[in-house]
Amino acid sequence: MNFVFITGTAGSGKSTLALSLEGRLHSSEVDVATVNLDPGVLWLPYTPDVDIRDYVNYERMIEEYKLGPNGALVACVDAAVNHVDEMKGELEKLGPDYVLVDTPGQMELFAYRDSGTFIASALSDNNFSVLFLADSLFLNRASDYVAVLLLASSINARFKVPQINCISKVDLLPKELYDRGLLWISDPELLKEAFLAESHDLKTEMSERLLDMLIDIGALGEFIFTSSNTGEGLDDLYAQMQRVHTGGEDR
Ligand SMILES: Nc1nc2c(ncn2[C@@H]2O[C@H](COP(=O)(O)OP(=O)(O)OP(=O)(O)O)[C@@H](O)[C@H]2O)c(=O)[nH]1
Ligand SMILES: [Mg+2]
Repeated sequence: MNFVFITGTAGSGKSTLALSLEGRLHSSEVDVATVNLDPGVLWLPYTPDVDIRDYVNYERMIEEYKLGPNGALVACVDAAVNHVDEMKGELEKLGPDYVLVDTPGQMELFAYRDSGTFIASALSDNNFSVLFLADSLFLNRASDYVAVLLLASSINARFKVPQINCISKVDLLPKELYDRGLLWISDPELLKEAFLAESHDLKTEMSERLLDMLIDIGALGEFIFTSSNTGEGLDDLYAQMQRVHTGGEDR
């Protein structure tokens, strides 16, 4: 079982991508299971095969421990650590080729807490990659996109596993921003130029240096343009998943 943990900015389309990617894998006759790790979600676009809500109760966490909404989410994910073996058992019964894991909207909950990394390692026996999804809104300004690159790098530093970066909802991008975004991705110097043109003061200097460093070490990598609405980019995304997990074609 190859695990892909879908992380990303709040509302970027992680859960919707779990559905559209599941469909894309099915169309290649690849067995796929989905896991919901968001304890607080009320509605999901897909039907999860394994659901953290079967093991921890968000509402009860709030009532019993008098926690706020985020504190209760944290407590739920911490408590879920004790149920990893049961979730793993459910998945082993299904035995899919790929497991798509949808993570909570509050990215820090999963990505920056030890319980998140523990769940990822234990559930997958350390056979997992991270899919980082950022909303196409972040292509409106160079400084927004630079912030996304720093965020993607911080996720990479946290998990230290192969990472596939994607921009979501590209169907919403006007052509001009779409084309400019592709240029920024293929030529980081153009991105830097645009970033510095927005403003150039002491505050931008730190980001500029970080950006230079990322360019120098070749850490910017690729961002795949995707849309769950039109299916754009899902072939590329699946190809990357195969490269990461099987070194080529699945079958
Ligand atoms: N136009 C467009 N809308 C999308 C796309 N993907 C998701 N959306 C919409 O974006 C909104 C958020 O989608 P979700 O899949 O719930 O996003 P999420 O990242 O799981 O959200 P949280 O878990 O709350 O962080 C919904 O209204 C989706 O219908 C897309 O490719 N194109
Ligand atoms: Mg979601």
